[in-house]
Order: sequence, then structure tokens, then C-alpha cells
Amino acid sequence: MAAAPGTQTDFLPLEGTDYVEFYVGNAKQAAHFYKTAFGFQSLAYAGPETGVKDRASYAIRQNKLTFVLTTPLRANNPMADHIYKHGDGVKVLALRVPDATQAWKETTSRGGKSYMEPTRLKDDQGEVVLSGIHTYGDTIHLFVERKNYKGAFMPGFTEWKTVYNPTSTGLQYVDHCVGNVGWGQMNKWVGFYEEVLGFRNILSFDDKDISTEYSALMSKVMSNGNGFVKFPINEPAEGRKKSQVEEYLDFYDGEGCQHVALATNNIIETVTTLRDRGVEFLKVPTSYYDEVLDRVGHIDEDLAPLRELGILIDRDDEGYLLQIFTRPVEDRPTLFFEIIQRKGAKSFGKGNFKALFEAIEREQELRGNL
Ligand code: TYF
Ligand code: FE
Repeated sequence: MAAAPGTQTDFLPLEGTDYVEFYVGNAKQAAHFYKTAFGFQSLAYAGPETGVKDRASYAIRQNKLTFVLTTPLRANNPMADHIYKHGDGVKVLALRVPDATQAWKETTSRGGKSYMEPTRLKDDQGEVVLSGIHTYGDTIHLFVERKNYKGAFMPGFTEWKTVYNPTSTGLQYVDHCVGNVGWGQMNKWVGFYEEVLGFRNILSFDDKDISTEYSALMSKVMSNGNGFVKFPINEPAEGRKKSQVEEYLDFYDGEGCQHVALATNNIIETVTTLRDRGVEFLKVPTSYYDEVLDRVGHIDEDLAPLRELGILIDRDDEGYLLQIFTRPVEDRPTLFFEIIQRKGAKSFGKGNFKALFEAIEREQELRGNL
């Protein structure tokens, strides 16, 4: 008998994003970049010195946000192939679960393709259980069960102590991670998140919502039950010229993570600091600010610093949000970051899409990819 509406138990309870792992060409330098520019601190290291022979991984943290930068030490292996094909990019979106064995059973029995069977990792600091499934492209969801683990990060890693620990820029946690998928593939991946992970489609944008003069895309936002994990999925749409999603697919050579949105409690302070430390942001024309308050109404912040920094503003029924986008953080026009401060709003900035996508198109044009 089917359960009454609203009484089904969540078959995949998620406690949030545990970490994001990037496969990069030089993990030592990438860790330095994220520490220096984004304000992460050294957390843990895995490599030959800790018994891990095929790679070096640097775990870095600020507040509830953990990144892992991983590089292979030799050629001819899946990590090296990933970097050769995609450039630096997101490999793992790791989700914290109460039971990684159960998460693997529930998702693989619903059609998820296994990446890692439940695997118990133990050291003198306790135990972590990992399991994982494939998602779009070569991207992976790992399920992380931390049990009683007291070590710096997880077994295999040793605490990474450094004298160089730049201060936090105020980044707090992962708000959402966006995937770019191929032509005609969005609904397949929406179905995957619904059926395999038990997510719901909470918002949709079609090409009419968000096509600018040239670029066009469609987007559906998938959320887990408690809303802690949100994965918008973008698909390119036919426009006058090349969609920004298509540019990504060309240069990433396939589907993958387009942007990771990082939450802050004070976007003016955070973006001021990020900019001072060399992070490059997309710029909208200052005319954006001439009418923005007519559109969004009263906001707590002064408009002047928002204008000066290029921070965008949008409102929904529940409140407003402030957001800004970095330029791609690699030489390929692939992964970038969003910095977001939510003041009640649960949406994604639809009111900014036109100005934002026109800013992206100006950069596409400079790259000769429009
Ligand atoms: O995550 C979102 O939906 C917003 C808007 O290429 C967005 O950050 C969507 C697509 C895109 C850039 C930003
Ligand atoms: Fe976003």
C-alpha cells in the first residue's frame, strides 16, 4: 500500500555537502590559490608520505566549507585522464549521510551506477564509511558517513599544519552546485535525481525566461527533502549564437559541474576581500543599478558598495538575495564560483539572468566563442 502523501520516509537522508573534490594538474599550487585567494586554511594531506602512492590530496577548510585538491602523481590512470580531458574541474560532490551503506543500497537499487561499494576506512582516530555513484559526465556523488571520526579529515589523510593560513573571507558553506548537461539531456538528469536520489524539482527556467540576444539555456533546480542539497541542471538551448552551456561542454569535453555557489553572511565584506586577493568577478554595466531598487524594493545594504563591487540583487516571495559570479577559475571557460548571501529568498536570481548572461556573453565574445 502506498504511504499517505507526506508520510513517506526519505530513503536518502542527507545532512549537507561534506566536501567538494577537484582533480587538478597541480594540487600543491591549487591549494595555495584557494587558501590565498578564497581564504581557506590547511586541514589535511594525503600522499606518498601517508601511504597513498598514486596521488597527492590537500584538504582545506573554512567554516563548514571543505575543498579537496587532488592530483595524480603519474600518467595513465583515471585521474590523469580526467585532467587531460576536462582540465581542472570538480570530480566529487560528497554528501554527508547517516548511513553510507544504506545510501549505496537505496541509490544503486533505483538504477544509480556504482562508483564505489561501501568501504570502511579506519585509523586510530575512528572510522569513516564511503560509498559512491556516478552522476552526469565523469562526476561522482560520494556518500560520507563520519561515525565517530575525530581525525582532521578522514583515514588516509594526516593533519596538514602550515604556518601560512590566510584569514577566512567569510565563506560559510555550499549553497548549491550546478551541472551542465548535453543537448536534450536535462530531463534525463532531472529523472535521475528524482528516482535515484529522491530529489524534487523545485524550480524551472525555460529558454524564454533566460534567453538573451544570443545565449540561451534551460535550467531545473533539484533539491533533496530538507533543502540542504540543491543541484540545478542546465541544458543549452538554441539561440542566435552559441549558448554559454555549449561553450562549457566544448571546453570541458562533456558534461560537468559548471559552478559551485558559496554562501556568506556578509557579501560586501567577502567580495571586497576576495577582490583584494585577486579573485576576478563578472561585471554588469553600472546602469543595472539605476533601476534595481525599483525592481527589488528596500534592501538593508547601501547600494553604493553593491554597485562598486558589481553585486547583483533579486527578490522572491520570501525575501531577497545578493549574488555575484567569478570569472572561470581555469584557462578553459569551464568552472566558476558564485558568492551568494540569502536574506530570506530561496530562489536563484532569475531577475538577474539577463544582465548576468549578457555579461557572460561579453566574455564569450572576447574568447571568440560566441
Ligand atoms: O544557479 C543558478 O541557477 C544561478 C543562475 O550559467 C545561473 O546561479 C544559471 C546558469 C548560469 C549561471 C548562473
Ligand atoms: Fe547559482
